[in-house]
Amino acid sequence: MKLYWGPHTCAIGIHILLEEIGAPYETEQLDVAGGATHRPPFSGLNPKGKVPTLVRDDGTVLTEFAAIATWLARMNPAKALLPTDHDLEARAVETIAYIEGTIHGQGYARIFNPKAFEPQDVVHQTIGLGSGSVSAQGRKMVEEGFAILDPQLGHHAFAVADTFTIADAALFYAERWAPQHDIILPVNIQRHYEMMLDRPAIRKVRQLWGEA
Ligand SMILES: N[C@@H](CCC(=O)N[C@@H](CS)C(=O)NCC(=O)O)C(=O)O
Repeated sequence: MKLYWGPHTCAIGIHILLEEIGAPYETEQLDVAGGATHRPPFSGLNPKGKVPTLVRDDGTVLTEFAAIATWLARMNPAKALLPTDHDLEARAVETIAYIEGTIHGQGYARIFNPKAFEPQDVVHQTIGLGSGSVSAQGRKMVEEGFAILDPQLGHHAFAVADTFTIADAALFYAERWAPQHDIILPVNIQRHYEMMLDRPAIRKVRQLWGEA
């Protein structure tokens, strides 16, 4: 297996899962900020131009955090990274979908790349967004997203259960961006973030990524 990743990206969540599993894997670092994911040879591998991207041992390519995480969990059932209980499994999928789609895809995306969201015409520039810039709007979305997830972290130590699951890997990648943008995490999410920072697999990956 080979994971394609880039500094500061959500691919860290998949790298953490690979470490939690403990099976052999390779990685390749890309200059994501410099646009390497949109150029050959990577663009031939994943035309979406995104990391995480996983090339499996049979040569097939898997994209999208949720799909890669689910596949890794199902291929390594002994690691219990995705609950077999149907309700808890649904909660894990629900949490990952919200992190990927709303907190990351809507909120952080506006902070990271406001130009992609800037209205193009005068009408929208004057009345479309109300007060505040696109990045301020993104920040509000991220804060609201964490506030919505916070209560579930009050019910158990990890994101959806009393053990680490793929939802924790997703939550960690989103939490990790917060201090970089002066976003204050709500109390239960902050506790979770600190707990994640102490986890051996996460310590190791952060060292490999030059973050610790
Ligand atoms: N929906 C994708 C989103 C992945 C994504 O947005 N990756 C970012 C890094 S966090 C990326 O590769 N961006 C490069 C670009 O858009 O140029 C997933 O869940 O895997």
